[in-house]
Amino acid sequence: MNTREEPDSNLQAHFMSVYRVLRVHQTLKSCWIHCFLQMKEKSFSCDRATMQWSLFLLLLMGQCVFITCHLYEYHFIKEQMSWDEARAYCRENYTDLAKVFDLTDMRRLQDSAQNQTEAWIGLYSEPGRDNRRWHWSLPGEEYTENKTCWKDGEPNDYGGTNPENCVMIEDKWADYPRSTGDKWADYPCTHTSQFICYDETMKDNKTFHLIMEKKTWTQAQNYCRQHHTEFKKLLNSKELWIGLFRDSWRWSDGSNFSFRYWDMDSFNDGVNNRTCATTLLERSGRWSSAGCDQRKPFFCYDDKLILIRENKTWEEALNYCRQKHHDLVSISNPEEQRWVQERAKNASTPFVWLGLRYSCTARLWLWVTDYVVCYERWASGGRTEDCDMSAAMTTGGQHEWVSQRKNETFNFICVKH
Ligand SMILES: [Ca+2]
Repeated sequence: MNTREEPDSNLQAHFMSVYRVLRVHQTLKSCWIHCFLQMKEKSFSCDRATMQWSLFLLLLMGQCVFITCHLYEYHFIKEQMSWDEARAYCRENYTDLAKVFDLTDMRRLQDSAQNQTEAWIGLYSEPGRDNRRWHWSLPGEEYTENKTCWKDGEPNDYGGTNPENCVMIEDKWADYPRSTGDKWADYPCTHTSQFICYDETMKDNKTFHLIMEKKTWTQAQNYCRQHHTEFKKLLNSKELWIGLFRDSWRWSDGSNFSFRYWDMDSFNDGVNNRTCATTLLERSGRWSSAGCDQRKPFFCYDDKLILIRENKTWEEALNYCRQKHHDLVSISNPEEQRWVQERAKNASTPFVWLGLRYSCTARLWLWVTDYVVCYERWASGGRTEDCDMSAAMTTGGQHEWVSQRKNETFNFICVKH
């Protein structure tokens, strides 16, 4: 094996000292993926010296850990403004009005609030049936149109005044022998039905759960977010909600995030020009809508990622990020992967460099933050372990990682200070 000098030669001694521990753990592949140590994020600072020392200690303790440096931050602004004024303020001082990817984000947003009030977020509606878009309820799962999934004649929005914005599958045996298979049909979301939950943690490979209780689509969504349930096969069920819905709401920065957290007691979509979204902090942060001219406090977000649309080799990209910003981006969990892939979509090259390289010395993939890889998202067959390899994310498709020769030139993503 080629043992040429690593760029971070000062780290060699450090890694050689924990080398034996690393090799033991390399054999425990599942450990590297699943062993996030649950610890308070605020108990560690994110400077390199602290992180190196923490890594060293935790490896000796047999733990694989990341100390999270958030890739975005929320800021609560107490001053009361209309939604448009608030957006202008956020764009001037931060990145944009706050967007929310999932429940974890929602908790962070609430934690950044300074009082229990109603505040603007970056979600607004462009009313009109033609402006609706389909979304999967599961954060990060993108909907792509495939006519063959729909039952013949669906989606037909048959409800007249009551739009059909939620989707069921109809069991293949329900109208036997005129079977249409497990195909989709749109229904009014107020209809009640049994439903299927998807368990993203995939414990025991029980990924899909059939829930026999009948609920409206929104009640079903709440249930799935709160419960872990047992897996049952799809038998004798005539119709089932799935996590597909459409609405005319969108995020002010153009993101396609599908997360919705409506307070169904107060939210009534499309009523009285209430086309801007608020979070009701006194009601667990649930969302409602209000007239955009009302004056309210608001949340901005500050993106710590910046996509550099210049083509550079991996080393050049690393130097650029360290000189002009903070570092080349690292990814330690699925949330960060999704945040980075949102940025990668706007690249002008088929790949963007990540801060991940293969170290010949340690015979490991190492992040530029000196971490080993705990969370990984390699494309099948996309990883070649060789001395001149670094990792890049594909900017289309599933945004998986592939190894690329370091002298290739791609766009890249830096983390700001
Ligand atoms: Ca229909």
